[in-house]
Amino acid sequence: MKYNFDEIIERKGTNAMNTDGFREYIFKATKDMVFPYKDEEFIRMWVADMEFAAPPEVIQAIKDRADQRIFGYTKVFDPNYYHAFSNWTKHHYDWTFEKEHLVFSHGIVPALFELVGYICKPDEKVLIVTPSYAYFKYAVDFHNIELVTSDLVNQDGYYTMDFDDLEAKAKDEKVTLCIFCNPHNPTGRVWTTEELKRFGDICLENNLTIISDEIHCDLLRNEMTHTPLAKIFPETDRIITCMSASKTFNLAGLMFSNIIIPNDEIRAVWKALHNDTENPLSIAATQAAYEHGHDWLNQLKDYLDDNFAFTKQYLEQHLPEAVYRIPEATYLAWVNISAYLPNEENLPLYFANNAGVLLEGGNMFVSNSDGYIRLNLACPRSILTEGLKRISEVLQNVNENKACCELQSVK
Ligand code: LCS
Repeated sequence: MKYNFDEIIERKGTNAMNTDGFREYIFKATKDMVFPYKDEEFIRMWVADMEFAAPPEVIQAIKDRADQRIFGYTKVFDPNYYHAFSNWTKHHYDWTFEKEHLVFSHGIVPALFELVGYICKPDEKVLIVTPSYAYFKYAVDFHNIELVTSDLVNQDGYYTMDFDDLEAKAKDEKVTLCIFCNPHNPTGRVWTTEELKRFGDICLENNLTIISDEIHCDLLRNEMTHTPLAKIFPETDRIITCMSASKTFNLAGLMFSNIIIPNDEIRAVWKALHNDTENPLSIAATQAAYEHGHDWLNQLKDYLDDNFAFTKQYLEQHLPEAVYRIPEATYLAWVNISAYLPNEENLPLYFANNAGVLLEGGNMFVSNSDGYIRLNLACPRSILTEGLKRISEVLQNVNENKACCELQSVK
């Protein structure tokens, strides 16, 4: 079956964050905030969900479950869920895990909030690398725990970990947990096995627990492969792996994720304190995605690869001073535009006001991200083209105005 990723689907009226939540999320504003564009005129390239329909096989599974008509309290009892998910991890990453280690959460973000509280004592600290998905910080802040950051090293848009710095920070006895993003949002790095080994060795030798957030692990460019961090360290029980079908199949609103906790003590605390009932539609959808989603995902990845190649070509032609590499993973382009706009500019506000594009700016990724914009490329090519056109035109104008001012001051 050929799936259609060119279709434009109206999301207005569906309570979508993407269409209706941007004032609050990006601008911390109320619905009264006004822009020179009507809401429906914006090109939306911000929150990390997709403009594509979920696989029809998944939608059918939701309908089939709905046809059973009773939606009472539900948990995952059927072993077929474990089989579907562990077959998926075996097939895609040549890795599996014990059934008893698998627990569920209404999203990976809620799991992070809980796990930080279960793992850390009040005077302990949590390590992350930056730039970072901001909820890693929020989960730590929520517990009034100190956050320690290690900046990634950026060479022409290619990010690597600063292992000496990480090691120095991990050696602090108060640092007991690291929240790690594999593959990495927002830089799109797929860490190599050598990088994962070195990173894991540093953390484990210094007695840190690691939460490896692998939510983006299915959304890799075609030539890349994902390695779960836990696969490299089969002998430890200190790595918690978070995975879900939500990014992969555009099911974030169903709020169902897999949390693999091999450590008996942490899992016992989780089981004692976690509200462990689930949404029956979400279980049905997720199981169907793992059982029947392979072809859809392959076609999605081809479409995304083309969107990234198209973006590269477009930016090279129209914004040659932007620093952009096709990311190894995610559907998010991370573009340095500091050659065009001063770092102090509020970039999301600038593009919303001047280009009619909703995007996320470096200011939203904790630190070490000045001058960057993040563009969500999981949209039909026609929307992407319009978004890139608007962004390029507005930045070209900035440059022309700059050149014009310089010329006038010379005169
Ligand atoms: N972890 C990472 C690394 C993410 O990028 C996201 C979503 C989540 C967790 C959310 O997990 P959930 O609670 O939905 O299971 N990332 C988003 C982003 O970068 N912008 O919008 C959402």
